[in-house]
Amino acid sequence: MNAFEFAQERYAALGVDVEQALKLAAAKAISIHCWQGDDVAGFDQVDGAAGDGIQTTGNYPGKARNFAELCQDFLRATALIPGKKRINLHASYAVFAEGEWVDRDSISYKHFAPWVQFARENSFGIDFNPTIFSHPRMKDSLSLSSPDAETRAFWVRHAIASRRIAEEIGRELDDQVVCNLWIPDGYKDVPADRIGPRQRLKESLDLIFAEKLPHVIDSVESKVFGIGLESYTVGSNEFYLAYAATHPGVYNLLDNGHYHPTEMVSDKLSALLCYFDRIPLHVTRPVRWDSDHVVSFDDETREIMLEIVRNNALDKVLIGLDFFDASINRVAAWVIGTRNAQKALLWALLQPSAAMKNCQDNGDFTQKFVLMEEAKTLPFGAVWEEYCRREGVPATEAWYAEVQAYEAEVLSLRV
Ligand code: RNT
Ligand code: ZN
Repeated sequence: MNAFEFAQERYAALGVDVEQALKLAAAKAISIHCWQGDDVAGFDQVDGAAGDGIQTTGNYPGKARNFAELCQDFLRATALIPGKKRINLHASYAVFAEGEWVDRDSISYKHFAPWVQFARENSFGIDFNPTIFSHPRMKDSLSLSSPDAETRAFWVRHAIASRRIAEEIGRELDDQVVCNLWIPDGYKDVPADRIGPRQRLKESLDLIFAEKLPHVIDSVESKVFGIGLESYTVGSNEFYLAYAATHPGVYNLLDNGHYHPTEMVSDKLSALLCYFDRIPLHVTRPVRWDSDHVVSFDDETREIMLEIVRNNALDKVLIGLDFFDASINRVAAWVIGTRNAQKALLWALLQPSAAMKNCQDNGDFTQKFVLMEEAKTLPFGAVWEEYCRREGVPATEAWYAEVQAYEAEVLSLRV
C-alpha cells in the first residue's frame, strides 16, 4: 500500500471520500491577480507605482515591465500551480499599440483583446477591475466621493468603461466576469463631514451600475482604512454591504485584509450566504495591518475554504487572490500563494465535516472536538502530492528549482 492509498483509507474511516475531494478541488477556479507580477504598477503610467491608499514594499530584481514579460512570468508561475485558473486584470494593464495612449476614461475592449487571446490560448478565465488609484486624476486620494464634480465624472466614466470591457470579455469567452470596484477614498485625519462623501459615492455608484450587463458580476470592495487614510474610509463595510443588499446584481466583495484584526472573514461567509447568491473574495494575508503578504497555508485561509465547502458554496463563493510582495522572487510569490490557496481548498474538502456537523446537531460537543482535533493530523500531504501529480505539476518543493532557473535565465537579465 502506498502513502496515497493509506491516506484514502484513513480518510474513508471518517466518512471522507478522497476521490470526490480531488474532483471538486480540480474543478474550482481560483482567480490569480496579475498585479503580483509588477508590484501593482500597470502599463498606463510612466514609472507606474502603487499609490493612493496602497503601497508595495521591497525591491527584488526582475519585475515584469510590459505585457509580454507579465504574460511570460504568469505562465511560468501557473505551470507550477495545480487547479483551474483565471487571471484577474486591472484596467491599468491596458495594452496599447505602438505610440498609442488613452486615458483611463477612454479605454475600451481593444486594449484588452491581447489579454483575451492570452487567456484563450491557456484556458484561463478573466476577471476585471477598474483602476481608481495611482493616477493624476485622483484628487487628495479621492475619486468617486470627491467634492469636485469633474473628478467624480472622470472616474464614473472610467468605471463604466471598465464594466463594458468586462462585459465584452465575458461575451468573447462565453463566461461571467467579476468586475470589482475598490477606491481608496478617505481621510488621513478626522473628517468634519462623514456623510457628504458617502452620499456622493452612492450617487456615483448609481451612475456606474445603471447599465445592466449580463456577462458581468459586479462587486464593491470595502476597507477599514488605507495607508495615509487612517481616520476614515468612505467605502466602509457597512456602506457597501448595505449598497449591495439594496442593489440586486451588485455583490459585496470580502478582502480578508480589510477588517479589524480579530474580525474573521471566515465567519462572515455564512452570514452573507443567507442573503446573497454570490460572494467574491480577495484572499490575502494581513500581517498586523492590510499588508497583502503572500497567502500562507494558515489557520484563517483554511477556515475560509472550510466555510466555502461546509456551506455548499463552491459555486457561490468566487475565490480571488490579492497579495503583492516585492521583497521576494515575484514568480515564486505567485506560486507559493496560489498553491497555498489550492492546498487549503483541498484540505477543507478532506475534513470530516458531515460527521462533525452531526455531533454538533446532536449536542455531542465532546465528540465534535475529538474529530476536529484528530483530523488535523490526517495524512493530508499524501493527498496533496497525488493531486499535484494528477494535475501535472511538481508535487514537492522541487518546483522552486524551476523558478530559480527562470530567475537566472530570464528575470536577472531585466535591468
Ligand atoms: C486595496 C484592495 C484592492 C487592491 C487591488 C490592486 O486595499 O485590496 O483590491 O489590492 O485592486
Ligand atoms: Zn483587495
